Formats: sequence, C-alpha cells, structure tokens
Amino acid sequence: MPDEKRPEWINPDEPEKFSTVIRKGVEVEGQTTFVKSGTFKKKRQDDVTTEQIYEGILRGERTMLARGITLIESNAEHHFRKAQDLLQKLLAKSGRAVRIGITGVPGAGKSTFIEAFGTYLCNAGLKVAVLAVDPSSSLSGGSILGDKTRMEQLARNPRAFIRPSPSEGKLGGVHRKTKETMLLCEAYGFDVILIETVGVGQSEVIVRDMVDFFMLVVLTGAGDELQGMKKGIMELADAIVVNKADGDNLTFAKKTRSEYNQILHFLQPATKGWSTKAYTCSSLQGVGIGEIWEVIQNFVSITQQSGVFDERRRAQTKEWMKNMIIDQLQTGFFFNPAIKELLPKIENEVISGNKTVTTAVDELFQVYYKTFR
Ligand SMILES: Nc1nc2c(ncn2[C@@H]2O[C@H](COP(=O)(O)OP(=O)(O)O)[C@@H](O)[C@H]2O)c(=O)[nH]1
Ligand SMILES: [Mg+2]
Repeated sequence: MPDEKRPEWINPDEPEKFSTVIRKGVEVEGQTTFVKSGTFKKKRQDDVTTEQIYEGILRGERTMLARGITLIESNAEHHFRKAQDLLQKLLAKSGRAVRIGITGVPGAGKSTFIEAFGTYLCNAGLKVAVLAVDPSSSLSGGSILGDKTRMEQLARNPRAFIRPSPSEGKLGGVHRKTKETMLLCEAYGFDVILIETVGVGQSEVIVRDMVDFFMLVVLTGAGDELQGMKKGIMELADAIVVNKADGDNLTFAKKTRSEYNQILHFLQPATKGWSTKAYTCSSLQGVGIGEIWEVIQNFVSITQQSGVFDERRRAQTKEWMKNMIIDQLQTGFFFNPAIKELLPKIENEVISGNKTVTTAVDELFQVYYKTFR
C-alpha cells in the first residue's frame, strides 16, 4: 500500500521486530469530532482577569501575588497595560510598609543579614517581602539564585516572600519593575519590604530612591576600604552595619565601628533630623539584629513626627515620574522609525566634520516632531 510506511526510528537491520506502520489518515465527510476544540487549551496568564488577581491579592493569595508580579515583570505590551490597570486598582492599598534598602560590596553579608533580620521580624509577627535589584542579573541570569540558598530558612517561612531580581526588558527596566512589585507587596499586606542591592554602579542610588531607610553593610578591618570608599555611598546611608562581628573578628569589628563613626561625624546626614551611626552585628550568630530593628523603628517614628518621612515619599514619587518621562522620551525618540533611519547618516556627517553636533541634533528633532503632525 503506497500510503503505508515504516517510521524512521525503526532499526533497518531488524525491521521485523516492529509491527508498526504509519498510515495516512482519511477524512470522512460529515464526521464530527468527539473533542470540542479548545478543551485541551493550556491555562495561561491571560486567562486570569485583572479583577481576579486584584481580589486574590486582597484576600492574601500567594499565587495571585506571584501572577501580579509576573504581569509587572513581563515585557509584553499587552501585559504592561494589564499590570498598570492592576496597580491603579491597588494603589490606594499600598504605602503602609516600612521600606528598607540594603547595600554593600559582594560578600559583605547582605543576604545572610536578610536571612537573620527577616526571620527575626517574622518571629515578631511581621510579614516580610524581600526583593532584589541586581545589575548583573540580566547578564548572569540572576545571582540571587545563590542568595536564595543563603536565605533558606526565610524562604520556607510562611510569613516571608522572596522575589529574585527581574531581568531587564525594553519597557522601563529593573527600576520600574522593582518599585511596582514593592507596591503590589504592600497591597498584599507585607509590613516590611527589604530590597537587597549590590553596591556597584548606579543601583544603590536607584534603591535609595525607593526606600525609607537605607543601610550599608560593611566588613571589618576596612581601614583601606574606608580610605577608598566613595564618600558618596556613606552619605546615602541611614545606618552603617559592620557585619561579621563574631569570633576573632569581634574586637576588630568594634574598632571599625568607631572608625566609621568618626568619619560619619563629618558627613552630611542622609536624612534630615537623623544622625547616621555605625553598628556591629553578626548575621551568622544573630547578634545585634534586634538592635538594628530598634534603630529603624526609632527612625520611622522620628521622621514621621517631623514630616520628613512623608516628604521623602512625595519627593520619591515625583522623581519616579520624572524618570519615567525621561525613559519614555528616550525610547520614543530612538525607536522612532524616521529617527532610526536618519540617525546613522547624520552621525556620519558629524563624524566626518561636515556638520556640527548642534545642527545635527536640531535636524533630528525637526524630523522627530514632524512625525507627530
Ligand atoms: N563569620 C561570619 N560570616 C558571615 C556573616 N555574615 C555573612 N557571612 C559569610 O560571608 C559570606 C558572604 O555572605 P553573603 O550573605 O552571601 O554576602 P552578600 O554578597 O553581601 O549577600 C558567606 O560565606 C557568609 O556565610 C557573619 O555575621 N559572620
Ligand atoms: Mg547577596
């Protein structure tokens, strides 16, 4: 029969061992199918409405929180709209958590601190969300994976929630995604949000702009580090925590703390009406963790009374909006088809010395504005 054939995975040397043949299917006119189309369709993100996610988050359902965050992190245009719709609904419910940023060089012990501190807060009856801003994650595929093993205990705690750093996408990027995820977590009912970031490049400035309290985790014996450390980072911090104050390191840690305190004395404080101080702790042994929570609570009460707390949040919202406008302008400009076509030509003219930069930019904008008319 010409419409019959052996499948290609049959061993040609021993074809008799297989009785299978492939036969062409036939269509019978008027025959109806037994399975209604769509029955086996995979349930996707899109099958859940924003309303369902909204209600789920307010009811405290973890799966719905995760779905909401997935929406926010998605780079698809239609998810972007849905995510904004969700945020709009939840906005009034957000804002009640204490937002804490934690920075420091790799290996300082940020993740270990969060494990100890987060567990301490959970034991005190609070609910804790841990987010991360990791500038290297879009390249390395997420170094927080290694961190999650450092936060094993916290990751298993039903009062805690750990979300790795989102990878960078076209629409807005890590900054927006982390900020919006934070708002979602607040609406869900977390009391404390901890944001870990590696102290490299711009990420600590970005995180400072998202949080109420900003903490720098440092190592002992940092005499040299102190010299080399950018004064700028210290001026962003509301507390400097000398970690690993245990074992042989303890005396050294205390010495380091007073060295930092001396320097802090001459620096501009990060928050009006608050003096930044250095503390010691051992994240591994859980020593000094409670004291840091007391410091933060004290900070919140002082700044709330003076109005600095709300003032900062308002300023952060304004700054966030400004950044998003800049973001959109940039994307809108560079992805504009007319600009994309024209830019390389004009660049060449500038490079070859046939056009001044100012004239070139002016020409580009003329073309850009014309595309709106
Ligand atoms: N002795 C001691 N080691 C610590 C302490 N905190 C963290 N470590 C160790 O320092 C290393 C780096 O910690 P990790 O939390 O991953 O640092 P991160 O890169 O800042 O997040 C790990 O091997 C930890 O076990 C501490 O309080 N005492
Ligand atoms: Mg870490």
